[in-house]
Amino acid sequence: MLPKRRRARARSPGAAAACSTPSSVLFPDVAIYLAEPRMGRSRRSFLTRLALSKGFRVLDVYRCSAPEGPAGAGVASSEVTHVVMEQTSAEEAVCWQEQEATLHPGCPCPALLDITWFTESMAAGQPVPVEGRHRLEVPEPRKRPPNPVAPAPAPAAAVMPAYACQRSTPLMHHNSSLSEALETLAEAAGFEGSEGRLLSFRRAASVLKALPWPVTELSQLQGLPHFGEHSTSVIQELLERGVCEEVERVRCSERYRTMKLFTQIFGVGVKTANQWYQEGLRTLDELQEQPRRLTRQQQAGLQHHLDLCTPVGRPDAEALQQLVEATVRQALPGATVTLTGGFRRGKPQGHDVDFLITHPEEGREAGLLPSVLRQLQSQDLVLYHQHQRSRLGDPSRLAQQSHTMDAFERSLCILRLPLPSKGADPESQPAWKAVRVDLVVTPWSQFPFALLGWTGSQLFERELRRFSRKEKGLCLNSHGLFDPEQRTCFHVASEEDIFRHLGLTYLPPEQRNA
Ligand code: DCP
Ligand code: MG
Repeated sequence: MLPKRRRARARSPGAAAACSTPSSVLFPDVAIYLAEPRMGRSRRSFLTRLALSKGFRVLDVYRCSAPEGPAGAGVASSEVTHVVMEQTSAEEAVCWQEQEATLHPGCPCPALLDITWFTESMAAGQPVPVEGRHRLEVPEPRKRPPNPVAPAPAPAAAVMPAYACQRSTPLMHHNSSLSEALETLAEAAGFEGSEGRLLSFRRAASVLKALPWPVTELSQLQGLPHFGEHSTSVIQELLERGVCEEVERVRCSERYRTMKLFTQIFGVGVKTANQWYQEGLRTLDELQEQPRRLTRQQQAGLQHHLDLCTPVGRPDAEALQQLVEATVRQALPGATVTLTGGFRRGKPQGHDVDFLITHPEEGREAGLLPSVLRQLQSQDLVLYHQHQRSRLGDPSRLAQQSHTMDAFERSLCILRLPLPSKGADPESQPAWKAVRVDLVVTPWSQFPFALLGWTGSQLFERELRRFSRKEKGLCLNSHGLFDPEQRTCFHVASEEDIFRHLGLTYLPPEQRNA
């Protein structure tokens, strides 16, 4: 017999219908439950909205409705017909179902399905028949007996995929201090030109960001990809002592601090920073004293350094979007401006603001950027800009290029962002601030690739390209996806299409914070 409160709740029609219903239900016999463990809340709500838009019912809770008739006399029933899980092994799925079964005894168990059933159904616009390959099933002899007192399974290690593009990485995660330590070592390795070590530390840091639980014991790292001896020993020291001597030494070192200071200047990469360091330069003042050795871009970077090394907030990015959008639309009606980079991944701050500009009629975008810049200049909003002409040519040749920099027309700018006056004494506040803005123009047909390539994170992009090359034999960049064997390019209409061609589960931008 259920306790009184639960009985009342279970019997109320509202409880039985704890469900998101589309405006018109097209498939009344199907009720999906999206199980959250690996999915994450934002991914789950995205998938829910997608299913609703296609006429599917999605239940918000997975539990039985009350038995019919006198309490306990009837058969308990669950309305859920399809439980969908993502990045979950069959073992884990069965474990989850066993736990649910102890909470709701007597409930029939609906099919446990991998996300592939869901995505195929959404693509088909109707529920596709459930096939063996969709089912999360453990072969009989390996099935565990239900045992509610058994220790919880070792979390996630066994199911953490090796490539960052195969797993969700939210912005907020459970292991910030550990991942930041590894990222410091990655950055320091990058300053020494040690690309291999940079990648090793960055990949290990990224695995920590994807874990749905905090690491508190070293044994929890067992089986996780990309944890070599060095990264493991750093984590061990952090867990045991709270600090890692190597990380602290790096953070305090003159080399790291100077390289960080110099590479933060707009237009300065590791090579230049290193050259200056070797020449004995250590401060911005020392650089300013030798202006002849700086490029025009670096001079502008130094001139506005204080503003440029202050993070740009989301309100500033949105104000800039309005400004750029108005200018672009005036120059070419119908053109679109998309905020991309870190802000598209949900970051509240960034070091710059990245925009992609395109027009649905391919070819109309040509010549747009110079006229947008003229417009902005006439409003005295351009503090610096460097125009790079498009190097677009044969799309299949572009798609084969493996280096990171794309060939789109772009303008790397420092814009003057007017600030709203606040408080009683407007005199004491600056009227504007300098912000780094990238304006990139793409032809419409390449837009989904450009959007995917410019959304980042940088490691996510690297991993996506590596996955395409190593696992699929395909060449991916911001222009296209190319099959070198067939010598063909894939035509796509959206980022989702690209994930599908690569056989990857779609990850929304906010889960690409690898
Ligand atoms: N990008 C890339 N490889 C690079 C540089 C950039 O793939 N070497 C892609 C991924 C980035 C995006 O372009 O996320 C934008 O570049 P940013 O340097 O502006 O990176 P973010 O916008 O992610 O960071 P921030 O928030 O600091 O601006
Ligand atoms: Mg950016």
